[in-house]
Parts: sequence; structure tokens; C-alpha cells
Amino acid sequence: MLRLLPIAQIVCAIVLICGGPAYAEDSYDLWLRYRPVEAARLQQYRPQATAVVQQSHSRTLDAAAAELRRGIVAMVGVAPAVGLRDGAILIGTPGNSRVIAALKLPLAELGLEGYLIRNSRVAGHPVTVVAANSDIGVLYGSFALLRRMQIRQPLAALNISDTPRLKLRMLNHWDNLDGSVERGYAGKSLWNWATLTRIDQRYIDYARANASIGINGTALTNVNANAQVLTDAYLRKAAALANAFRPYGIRVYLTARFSAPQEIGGLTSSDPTQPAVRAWWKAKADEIYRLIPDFGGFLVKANSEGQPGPQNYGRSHADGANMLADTLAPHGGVVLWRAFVYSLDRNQDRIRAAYDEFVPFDGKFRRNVILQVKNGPLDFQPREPFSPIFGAMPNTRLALEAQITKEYLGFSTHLAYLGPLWSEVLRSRTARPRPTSEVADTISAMAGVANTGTDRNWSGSDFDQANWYAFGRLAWNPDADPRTVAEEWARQTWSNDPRLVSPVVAMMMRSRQAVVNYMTPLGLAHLMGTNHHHGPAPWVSDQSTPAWNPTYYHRSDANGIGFDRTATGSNAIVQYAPQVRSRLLASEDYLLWFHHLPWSYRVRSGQSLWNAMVERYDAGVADVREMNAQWIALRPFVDPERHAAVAAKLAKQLDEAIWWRDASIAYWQSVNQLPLPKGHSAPAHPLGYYQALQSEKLPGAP
Ligand code: GCW
Repeated sequence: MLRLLPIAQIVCAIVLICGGPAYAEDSYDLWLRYRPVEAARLQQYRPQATAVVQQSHSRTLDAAAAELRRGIVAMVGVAPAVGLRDGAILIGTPGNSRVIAALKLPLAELGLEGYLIRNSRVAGHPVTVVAANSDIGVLYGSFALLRRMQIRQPLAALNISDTPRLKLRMLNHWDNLDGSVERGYAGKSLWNWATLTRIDQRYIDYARANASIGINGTALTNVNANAQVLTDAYLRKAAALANAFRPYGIRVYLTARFSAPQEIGGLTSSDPTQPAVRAWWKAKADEIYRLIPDFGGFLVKANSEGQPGPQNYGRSHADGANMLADTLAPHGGVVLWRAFVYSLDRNQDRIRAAYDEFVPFDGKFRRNVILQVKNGPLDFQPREPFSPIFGAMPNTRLALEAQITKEYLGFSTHLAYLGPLWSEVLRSRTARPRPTSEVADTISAMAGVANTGTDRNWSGSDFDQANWYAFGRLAWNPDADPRTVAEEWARQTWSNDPRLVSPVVAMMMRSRQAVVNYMTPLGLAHLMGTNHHHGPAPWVSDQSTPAWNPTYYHRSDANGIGFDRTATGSNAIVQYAPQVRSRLLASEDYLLWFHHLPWSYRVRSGQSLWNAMVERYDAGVADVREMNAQWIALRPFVDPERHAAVAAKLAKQLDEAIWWRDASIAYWQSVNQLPLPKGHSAPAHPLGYYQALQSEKLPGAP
């Protein structure tokens, strides 16, 4: 054995060097993999990607050209030339390319970020033109052209124009200065504050990935903010990142801790009405803009979950937001002021709080304040109705905050594609301010709580990359079909083989509802362990923090279950426009969100509520079982590295789905004493087992 070891090592080394697939996949390239095009398509692509032609230079234009070259050489196998010829790709704006100006393209409607891709003729040569009003539009168009190639669409007879519907499309990193990430499941923070201002390739690749999906802003730091980031040393580091991201159209934002004037400014108060406080913030804003001329602005969590804010001084959210906004306005910056506020009083309905707090201030915020509202009124649950603030503040700019990192949907372990969740919210009818309005019509921005970290695969799992991707695509076009987005992601990320594409898309499209079913069926919410937010804990009831407790939300007893938000209960339903109330109240997706019902209540199928719940738990587990089988069957079409990584996650997800189902059922049975419906097997363990497991007294949590 001992003598064999060196030989075994040599054999391993030889296999590593010579053997294996042409590409070792480590998931780092995200959806920008640019793998070689199959022979049939290659015949079409090669003559249409012979050169990349630019008539002037800027960092953004150069980045666009470099990306096209990188993609083309990898996909088509021939390095593109630089001069005009048949099959060239010509990139630019009328301002920086005489040839493009001469084409007199219809660019007027495209705004600053839109683009146009067209086949045309220049000096007798057939060419493809990627044109826009700005270099960043050209970059977006270049990525769009590469996407077409990656998903094997024809390059002939192109006449595409596209422009983002929302002006601001940003990531929010809940990254702390010590490198930890709040609710991060993909390693440490991407920002290495110790080595910054040095720019690592990873920052550039982050910017490329974001630009490829149209993200144009990034808040680097946690909303649970540390004032230190506003000190000179950190601002210089942030400026280095801003400089690296600038060519990719991404502006940097920072979180502003409301008590910063005291913490780092030596003042005795942070009262927003005090001249000294206002002067401090004004000087701070001026200092930031000297370092970062295109600084995006501040993101603020105030008077929420212990964060300081204007209410500490008897001032309103509007007082606080407007004071900061005034310091940024001369520089063109904005304040993103979060609406995530609530009290822990068990006699109040937590989900009413944000609306009650902010709607009276409609029209009272400065034009450069954007109120940032979570998609639902609670907190990123697997399913919630849309927040009633959307549509209710027509004189205030609103951002929709979505959570890409899956705090409540199984972290980076569970496969849950969030495209359908976000699309469901964005397409929800608010009936305000116009009868036909949908959530997407009421917002001018989207912010996504990022799922990125130092893990080689960026997002903690391969399939979580899809959520980053889908967030960008939906922020660009909230009407985009999440299935189409899933398919384009799958083709770019895995392969264009139809034997892979359709099962992968099918897995993705069923995955979010599966999570809803095994965690929080029929409108239930917030049933997880209350600190880590992972795993079932419907029994938790801590009198000191009621609005963080599952029992506060499900309100179950021997007679029934659910939170009555109709007129007989908290009446939160009146926060919605009258025209949408009946739809929300009638939806079984929100049944126990809005109603407290007896266990014997008959759902639409005719089953009792209890049997319907059990059926959903079973369906959720069955879906995950099938996703496992679907993935195993895909082994021939996926590289071994990524196949194994996903398979391991899915196996764990199945264990945890069963854990959720069994623990939930065991608990509900302890409450309602009802037998299980026919055909359903009893939970593997008694309730006490799951309770102990959740409090981590038992080893071997699933
Ligand atoms: O969902 C809760 C999270 C907190 C988070 C907070 C918020 C950043 O559990 O970790 O804090 O929401 O959105 O402010």
C-alpha cells in the first residue's frame, strides 16, 4: 500500500493533466461561459462575427469590444479582426462613430441605456451594428448580442431594440466591514477591505456579470450599517471600487448610519433638524463626491430593528430622509430610504406597520428620495401578497426591494428559482393609482439583496446564480416571462442541448412552489427557527418578541389556524385598493394569511383545510424527490463537477423538505389532535424530536 501510493499519485496527476473534459467547470464564469458553438450553428456565426470595429475609445467602449472579442473567440474559435470587412460587428454611438451617425438609426426612443442591434451595410460590407445613445447602451447591446450567440439564436436579419423599464436596478450587499455577510450563504464578503484599494480581477468579473444583466447600482454595505464606512480610509477604498465599476455603468452607493455625526463626527446629537448635523452631512456628501464623482447616494435603514433614526429625536422619517437628500441633491445623488419598520407589540399586526407609517407622508419626500419597500408586507417569505404601499403613494418614488439571497427559502442549499416569485409580485394588480396599474407600474427602481460571496461559484450554489441573473433581467423588464429567463439562463449556464434545457427549466419552474408547499402552504408565513431562519419551528413562542414568533403568525389552536386580517381581525386588508381586496381574500395562496379558519373548513377542492395542508406538504416533498430524479437523469449532459455539486444540494434539500413536512405535521397534530388523511404516513419522529433538533440539542440535523 505504502509503495503504491506514489504511483497512484503519479497516475492521478497524469489524469488531471491529460484527461477529463476539455473544460473543467468550477462555476466561476456564471452565465458568461462562451462555450464553443456546435458545427451547424458555427457555419452561420463565423461569417457574421469576423471583426469588432470601434471608431473611438473610452473605458466603456473598450470593455464592450473586449467582451465581444472574448466571447467570439471562445464561441466561434477565430479571433475577430479590428477593421471593417464583411461580417464585422460595428459598435458605437452617433457621437463617437461617424459611420454609425451616418446610418441615421432610430435611437431617439432608446434613452440613455437602451440599444439597437441591426444588420446593415457599410461601405458595401454587410455588418451588424450595435448602436446606442451612450457607451453604456453599447455595452448592454454587446452583451445582448453575446447572449443571442450563447443561446444559439440566428444572427441574420436582426432588428432588435431594447431599453430598461426601470431607471435604477441595483444590488444591496448586506456586507459588513469585518468581511461577514448578513444572511449570506456564499462565503465571505466580496469586498476585501484589507487589500483595497487594490483591484482584484474578481471585482471586474463582478461588474461584467452585473452589466450583462443591466444592473447599474450597488450598495456595498449592510443596511445594519457601520458608520466607519463613511470615514476617509473606507471612502478611498469605496472610490477604488467605484472606479473599477464605472466602465460597466455601475454606480456605488453606501449605507448611511443615522447616528454617524455622533459616532464619527464628534457631534453630540444626530437630530436632523440641527444645523450642525445638517452641516456635517453636507460636508460628508461633498467629501464623498470629491472622491466618487458619480456616487449614487445613501441607502438607509432607520428606526428599524434597533437602527438609529430621526424618530430618536422626535422627527419623522421624512425629516430624516429629506435632510440627507438635500445634501446629495446638488451632486445628483439619491437617498434610498427603507420602509421596513414595525413594532414588536403583540397587539399590533406587524404587516400593517410600514403602510401606516409611510403612506401619510406621500408627497412629503424630496424628489431625490426613493422609498424602498420590500416586495411583501412581512419579510421575504416564500409567498406573500404584494406590499399595499405599491400604488398607495403616487407622489413618492418607490423602489421594490427583493431578496436574492434566500434567507427564508432554504439558503443556498435549496433549489428555489425566484423568477416566478418576483414576476408574481411585479405583475400583481394594485388598481392604484390607475385601475389597470400593476406593482411594476408603481416603481422606478428595484433593489435586490445580493447572494454573492467569496465562494468560487459566487452564489453558494449553481442554481442560485439563476436568481442573480433573473433579478437583473426582471429589473430591466418586469414583464419578462420568468420561464423565458430561466431558459436563457439554463442555456448559457449549462448547455443548449434540448435534452438538458427542458428538464432544467421544468425543475426551476416548479421549485419555488415546492418550497411554499413544504414550508408555508396556503398563506402561512414565518414558521422557521427565529434566529437562523432555517428549518421549521412553528412551536416557538417567546413573549418578549411576539412579532418574531411563528405562533404570533399562525395563531393555531384546537379550533383553527390563520391570521384574521379581515374586518373581524386586524383589518389589514383595507390597506389594499377596494378593487383588489376580494381577489386577495379569495385566493387560496393567501388563505391563512388573511383568514383564521377552522381545521374543518372546506377548501375549494372540497377537502378539509387540515387535509389540504397535509396534501401540500406531501406535494412539496414529492416535487423535491422528482427534482432529484430529474437531475440524476441529466448526468450525461452535465460536467461531473457541477453535476455532483448540484446533486449533493438536492439530496440535502430532500432531507430538509421532509424535515419541514414532518415537523410541521407533528406540531399541527399536537394542536388539533386530528388524524392524518388516508394514504399519508405519520411523521418519522415525535414532535419533541424536532423541537430538540431545532434548538440544536440533537446532533445530525438533516
Ligand atoms: O429579514 C430581516 C433579516 C435581517 C435584516 C432585516 C432587514 C438587514 O432577518 O437580517 O437586516 O430583515 O431587511 O433590515
